[in-house]
Amino acid sequence: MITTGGDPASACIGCTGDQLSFDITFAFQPIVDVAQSKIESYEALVRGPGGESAYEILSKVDERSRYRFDQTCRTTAISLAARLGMTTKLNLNFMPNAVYRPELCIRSTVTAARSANFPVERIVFEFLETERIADPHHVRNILAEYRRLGFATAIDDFGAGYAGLGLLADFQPDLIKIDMKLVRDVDHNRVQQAIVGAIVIMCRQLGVRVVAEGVESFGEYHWLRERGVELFQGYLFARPGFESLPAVDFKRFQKAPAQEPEPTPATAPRREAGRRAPQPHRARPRYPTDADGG
Ligand SMILES: [Ca+2]
Repeated sequence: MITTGGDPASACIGCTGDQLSFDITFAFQPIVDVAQSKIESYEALVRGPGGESAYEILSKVDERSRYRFDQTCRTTAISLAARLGMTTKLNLNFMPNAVYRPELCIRSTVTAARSANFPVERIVFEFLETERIADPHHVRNILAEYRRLGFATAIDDFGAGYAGLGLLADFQPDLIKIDMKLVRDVDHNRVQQAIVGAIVIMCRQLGVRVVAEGVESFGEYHWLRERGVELFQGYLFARPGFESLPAVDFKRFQKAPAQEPEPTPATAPRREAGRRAPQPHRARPRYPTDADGG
């Protein structure tokens, strides 16, 4: 476990309060790129030192400690990721309301990345859309500042919360993570299919990559894959690993070589923003382990 705390000299004014009164550590869950059969990133998920859940930890955070908590999460996750030898990207969740002034609040993150020798270009900030935002311009400013500094940005739990389309109209992140409530049983629900399908098309036109999160069944996976989704996260691929980097068995998600169709939106090189991708192959792609179920 890594002890909590940060470098007071690099903290912004919102972080000048007490140290956290509890310790935190992280579990890591892969985000996979099935088109390239590789792990694109690991999302850092906060845990207690004894494996306590994110809910348990977050329930200890109050208005007074949220700045310090947010900063400590970033620095601790980066240090642990570096110690585990992570060579992929690292996704960090951040609380927009816990950022006081973006240019100052980011400093300890940059310092932590430098001291851990973890390139900032490999850090993705997931902005939690479910948090009600007092000032949407504040969020846009944060995202713009993070991008200027070389970080990638993502809208988390898209479709579940408050900001959604309004934020997207203002700022186009690198990634959108479709909320698991929209993903769950999408292969059986026509309403979800209409919504998710529209999100995928919209993001393609905006040049924003889509991550389907909370994928738990091959039915959900196939439906999304056939719409051109390449990035996935969920128990179907790997559960979060406590202070570890879980591997993914990509053979379960590869098409049988004999069935390999012409390039589809899912397998073709990334499309350019604003250009409609070619229509998917009509035949349902076959994967060797369809029978595995969820
Ligand atoms: Ca997240």
